[in-house]
Amino acid sequence: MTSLAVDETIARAIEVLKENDHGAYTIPTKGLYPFQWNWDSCLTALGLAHYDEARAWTEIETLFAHQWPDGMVPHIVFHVWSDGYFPGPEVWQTGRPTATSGITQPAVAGFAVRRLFDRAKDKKLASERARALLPKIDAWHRWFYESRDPKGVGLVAIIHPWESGRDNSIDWDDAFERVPTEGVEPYTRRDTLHADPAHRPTREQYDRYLWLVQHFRALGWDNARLHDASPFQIVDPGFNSILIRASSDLADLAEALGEKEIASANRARVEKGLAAMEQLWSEAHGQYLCLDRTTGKLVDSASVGGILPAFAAIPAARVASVATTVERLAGKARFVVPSHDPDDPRFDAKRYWRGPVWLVVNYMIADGLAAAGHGAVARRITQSSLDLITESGFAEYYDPHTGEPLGGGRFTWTAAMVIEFLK
Ligand code: 9YW
Repeated sequence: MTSLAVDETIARAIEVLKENDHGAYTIPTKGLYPFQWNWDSCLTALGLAHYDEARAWTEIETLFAHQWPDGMVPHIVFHVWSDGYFPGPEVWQTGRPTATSGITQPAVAGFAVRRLFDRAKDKKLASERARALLPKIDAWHRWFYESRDPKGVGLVAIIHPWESGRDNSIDWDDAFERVPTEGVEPYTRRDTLHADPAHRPTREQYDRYLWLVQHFRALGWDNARLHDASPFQIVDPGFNSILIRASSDLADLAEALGEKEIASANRARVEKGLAAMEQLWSEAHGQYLCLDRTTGKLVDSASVGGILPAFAAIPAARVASVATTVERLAGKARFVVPSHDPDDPRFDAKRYWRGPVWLVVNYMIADGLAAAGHGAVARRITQSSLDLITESGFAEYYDPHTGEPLGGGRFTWTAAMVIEFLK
């Protein structure tokens, strides 16, 4: 891109962020997602910081203002009423002062806050705001290992596909067979009004998503009980490596701010987590796989969740294999990184997390690969991401073969990642 094109693209991305800005938080996109989503906000803050550092800190602070007393940070905060999205607060019934969902999302906050802090032009502002967020993020990390790793193996399980952020990934198909659908209350989906139903999860998947919500609701959203009571317990390598990276970043930040206890608690989580990640490695696939905790077996599904661990400090040999896998995928799809291996017969180029490319995932993988010395592969991912927005605009996700824009349009975190790629 010429420097003029770069400036124009950044200006267009900032327009998207401003359009979706509700003052103290940003919605993912108008229509489809009218509330605050957890990992969207944390990654969006990185884009916001390029033109308004104080506003970037506020984005994350607003999310953490709705942290639960047990430490969990919910995946959605329903700040204002809207009937545009299902399931809304009347389904979740979590009883929070401001309505929230009852499950969580990938723990990118620790990573985002450290990055905001390191890059801050206003160091005084950054120290104050980071210092206040530090114990809250630490409490969230503690919550993860206490509630979602009850046996202390060093890896946490998700208990609902929505927690992974990769809602309808092929990774969950087998485990989902064990989630019943009997007794699901009648409902009307809203997502299919805003996006093509062929590009969204199926009705059957929605039934199971809702069965789990109703099941957890009947247990009073008591996190001391939910993990063991869930028929769906998956150890997702992507989810865990984001938590490990965030723990490492939080430890660095805590050290910089003289918070020794937070630093050492998070270092210990990183060390144990990285050692345990080895159980998820698949030599045959050249990437990590999910572990189904209820059966004790690895899930034979080569999704981008097993490539995302490049974002954490995995061993050099592992990251080299993951880089080779990305190169192999680049030989099969015009745009990388597809959310599933196109060689798998279950791959679907247009259906949400079963094939399409997502720029947030690209950003994290490229960041990790570049840090580990795989600059050429990282640049390939960045170039694909920029080609996609040049051809197809700031979409929610893209067909890896054609580049067709899919899902919601004018998407906040896509725009934020573009600013990150270009700055
Ligand atoms: C839903 C907001 C969210 C993301 C998730 C993505 C999707 C919401 O949108 O989930 O209702 O399915 O899968 O990662 O946070 O952008």
